[in-house]
Amino acid sequence: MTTETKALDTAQLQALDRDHHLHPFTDFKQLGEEGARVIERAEGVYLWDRDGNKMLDAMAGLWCVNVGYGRKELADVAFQQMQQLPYYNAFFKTTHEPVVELSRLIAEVTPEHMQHVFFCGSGSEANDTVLRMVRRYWDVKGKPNKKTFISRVNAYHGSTVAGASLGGMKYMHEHGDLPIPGIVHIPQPYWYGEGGDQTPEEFGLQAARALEAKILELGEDNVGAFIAEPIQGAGGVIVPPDSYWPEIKRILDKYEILLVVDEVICGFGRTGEWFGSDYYGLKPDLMPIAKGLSSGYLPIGGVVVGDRVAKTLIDEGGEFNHGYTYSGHPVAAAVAAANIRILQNEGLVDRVRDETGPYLQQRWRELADHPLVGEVRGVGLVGALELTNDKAARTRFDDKGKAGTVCRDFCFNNGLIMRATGDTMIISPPLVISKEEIDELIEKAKYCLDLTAKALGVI
Ligand code: PXG
Repeated sequence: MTTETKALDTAQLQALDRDHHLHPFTDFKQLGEEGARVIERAEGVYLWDRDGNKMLDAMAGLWCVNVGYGRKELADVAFQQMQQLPYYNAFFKTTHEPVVELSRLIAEVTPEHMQHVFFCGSGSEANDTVLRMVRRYWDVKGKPNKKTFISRVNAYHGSTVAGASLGGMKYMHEHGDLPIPGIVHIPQPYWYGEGGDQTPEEFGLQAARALEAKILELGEDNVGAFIAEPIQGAGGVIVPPDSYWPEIKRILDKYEILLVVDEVICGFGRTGEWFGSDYYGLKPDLMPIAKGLSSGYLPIGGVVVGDRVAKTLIDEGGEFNHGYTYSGHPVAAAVAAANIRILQNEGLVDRVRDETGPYLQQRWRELADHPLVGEVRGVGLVGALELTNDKAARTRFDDKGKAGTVCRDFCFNNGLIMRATGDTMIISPPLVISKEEIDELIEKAKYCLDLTAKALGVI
């Protein structure tokens, strides 16, 4: 920011923003008319906008600020690394200490059979890497037909061409003629929205068996990998029924197909375990990571590679023709390593598992009594509320997304950042949130649900 820009008032900044800045996932014209909210600073779990309004950030930015805002030690690490070696690449048989240390730390915290990592700049780039790495693996194995990825409707795997194609968001596919060939989608395990008269357990089995049906339809010899988030995040915090993952595991054990577990949101403690794969007892071949890897302090992502793929690529693969200028960027790597050490030294993941996670889930479930709330779900420090106009019938408002938007706006205006995905309200607060701050989150959420119910004429 130039000194001149710093001196501008909020309205002037908003005008410049409108004139020059195209925002992600945004109706440019509409935002230009409304003016963007200008965020100025942050500390712990709180944000302040430029007009001095304080907000509890129950989304940890965009599911990423796991160690909370205001960590001076991360700023110091970046400052020091920038002076010593601000940039060098890892292409031409070179390396540097920060990327070595980060690779070692990642191998330490990820499941035992995962000892290697390929770096990139984001979760989307991680999934582009996944696409090329899986196909390369099968080429090297002499099975070049095993190209097809099976993913799920309403999955989120990023916004690049491969990421958005692997994702199952129809409204994203519509922009850019996606998905690209070789990617198919099966139904998601979303019982509240799609389970009909079945019990959650029956529905979970049915959703998992769609994988086997798809493998048989395509032929095992044509399928390279199944990709899934342990808990779908952007799709609305869809916690699968308990029957789902065991059945998926049973199916994957039967066929020679790689498992890609997208840990971009669940990774680094969100569920109370280091990875969603630990929470569900999964054995991934590849794990895309980003977000909590650096707690969002600098952009960095990666693909953690299990032994079966790593061994083949190392021993038999020759050169892998893939990489980014910023693969293993020294400053991002140093900050990510320091971030992982904070998670370790402060015992934040165990604290989510043993203390704050159970407390949040207990208090979050109190909201189930609210007339507007049809279902409450969550694990560790991630949660969702389904807004409904009829609790018993699980019906939704006709004007889809309106209730969610109304509720989200009330939250924003009352000092709480809670996201809406359609009519599903979602939270994913920093892992450092205290019990008192959880109480504040719940009180504010209750108050805003009341305001929403009144505004919609439900109470
Ligand atoms: N995988 C998953 C599971 C994600 O949640 C990505 C990959 C892509 O990461 P990058 O770093 O390229 O954004 C994500 C990102 C939302 C929202 O509205 C969620 C994400 C990104 C943007 C918005 O909830 N998740």
